[in-house]
Amino acid sequence: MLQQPFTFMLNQATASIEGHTPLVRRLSSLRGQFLDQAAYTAALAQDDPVLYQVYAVDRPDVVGELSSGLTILHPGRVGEEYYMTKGHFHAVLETGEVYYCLGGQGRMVMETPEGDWHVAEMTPGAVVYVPPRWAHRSVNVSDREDLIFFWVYPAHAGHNYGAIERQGFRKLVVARNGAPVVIDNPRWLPPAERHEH
Ligand code: PAN
Ligand code: ZN
Repeated sequence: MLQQPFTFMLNQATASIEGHTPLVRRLSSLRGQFLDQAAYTAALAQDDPVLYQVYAVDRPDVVGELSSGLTILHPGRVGEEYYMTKGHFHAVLETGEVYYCLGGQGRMVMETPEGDWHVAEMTPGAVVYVPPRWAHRSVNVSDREDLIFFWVYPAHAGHNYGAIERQGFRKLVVARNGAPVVIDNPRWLPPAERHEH
C-alpha cells in the first residue's frame, strides 16, 4: 500500500511532539544500572522521579520505514552518576541511528558487542551518528537543564535491552569536582568472561 507523506510538529518551546503522548521512564525502571546501589535504594525510598520522556512517531516494523521522535532527559544524579537512559542495542544489530541534540548538555555512551567504546558530546546542534552494531545510552551532564534530542532509526530495528540490563555499559559518566568524567564500570566483563545463556 502506498504510504502518504505526513508532517508532525516538534515544538521546541514545550519540548514535545504535538498530538503524541510521551512514554515516561522513572528511576524504578533503571534498577541495577547505577553503580551506587545504596544511593539508588535511598533515592527510590524517597520518591520515584521521572528521569525521561520519549515522544515516538512510530512507523510499521518493516524495512524501509523510519521511526523518529524526541527524548527529554531531566537533570539529576544517583550518587555521583548522572541521570541517563536505559540504553540498548538494536534487536537488528546491523541498524544505525541519528541523534540531533536540540538542548542541554550530555554525553552519548556507545559500545559494540566486542567491547569497543566511544563517548560523544551532546550539545545543541551536535548530530551524533550511531553506526550499526553500537549500543547507545544518553547521559544528562547538566545540573539544571533538560537534555533534549531528536532521533531517527530504521523502524524494523527493534530494541534489545537485555545485555545492558545484565552488566551496564563499559563506561560510566560521573561528576567529579562538578565536571563530568568517564570512568570504567567495575561490573562490566569482557565478552569472553561473561556467562550468558
Ligand atoms: C531512542 C531511545 C530513547 C530512550 O529513541 O529509545 O532515547 O532510551 P531507551 O530506549 O534506552 O530507554 C533510540 O535510541 N531508539 O532506538
Ligand atoms: Zn536506538
